[in-house]
Amino acid sequence: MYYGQVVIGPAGSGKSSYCHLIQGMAKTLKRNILVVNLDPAAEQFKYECILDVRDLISVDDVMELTKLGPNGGLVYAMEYLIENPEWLLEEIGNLGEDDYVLFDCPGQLELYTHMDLMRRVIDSLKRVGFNLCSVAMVDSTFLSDEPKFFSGILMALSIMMNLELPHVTVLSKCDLVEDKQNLSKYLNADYKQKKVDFYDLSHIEQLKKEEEEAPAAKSKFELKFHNLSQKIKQIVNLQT
Ligand SMILES: Nc1nc2c(ncn2[C@@H]2O[C@H](COP(=O)(O)OP(=O)(O)OP(=O)(O)O)[C@@H](O)[C@H]2O)c(=O)[nH]1
Ligand SMILES: [Mg+2]
Repeated sequence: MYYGQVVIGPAGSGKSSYCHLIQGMAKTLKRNILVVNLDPAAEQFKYECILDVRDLISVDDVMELTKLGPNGGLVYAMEYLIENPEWLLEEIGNLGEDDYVLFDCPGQLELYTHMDLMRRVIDSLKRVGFNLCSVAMVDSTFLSDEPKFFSGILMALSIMMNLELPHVTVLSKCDLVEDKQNLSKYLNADYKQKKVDFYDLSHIEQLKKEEEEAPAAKSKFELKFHNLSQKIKQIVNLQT
């Protein structure tokens, strides 16, 4: 049995930096953490890589040969990887049982949310004995912009449902958040209760009251919109 993480998240969310930092931290602790680059469009990363999918196929080569664009090229490259699993699995088969592996994945979310390509890569890793969890990076500067934060969290939820792996959402780039007070609200959340008190929607009750007292005084859209936000908040907080 091998253990590892599939590191996923939107383009630029900090996946490769996370892999680099975790590998460095492990070295300090005298542990061996290996990193595999699974992004055929990767341009640069700082970690030491034991396996690089670009040695099998790169998006640049695909684009040149097939005249596909960058997104089509990435889908083509991932399909090629799935059709040639021995490349990945033979190398992986040489790992020591104590080795822990981070898989640095592409940032195009359609690979996780609309297509089953990453799911199929993960399934082949599971077949050779990998016990994996998903680590979804969400840029923490999203916290200061609630609609963006909702979209980031829903993206993580969608990845979690699609990959069906034990899942951790990591807030990246915390150093860039100006309002540290706001950040601590999320970091100190009551996770036992599975509740993070984000996006205060208590004013919905007030809106509803105003609507009851004077129908049509408030825009119906405003009320509906806040009700929708409330429901999304319940889903994210796993409230029933
Ligand atoms: N300030 C700050 N910058 C960060 C942090 N993590 C990543 N970055 C920067 O964000 C940019 C993108 O980081 P990457 O690690 O390449 O992100 P990625 O998710 O691998 O990006 P793609 O591979 O293109 O999808 C780089 O310029 C990093 O230096 C962080 O914690 N703080
Ligand atoms: Mg990267």
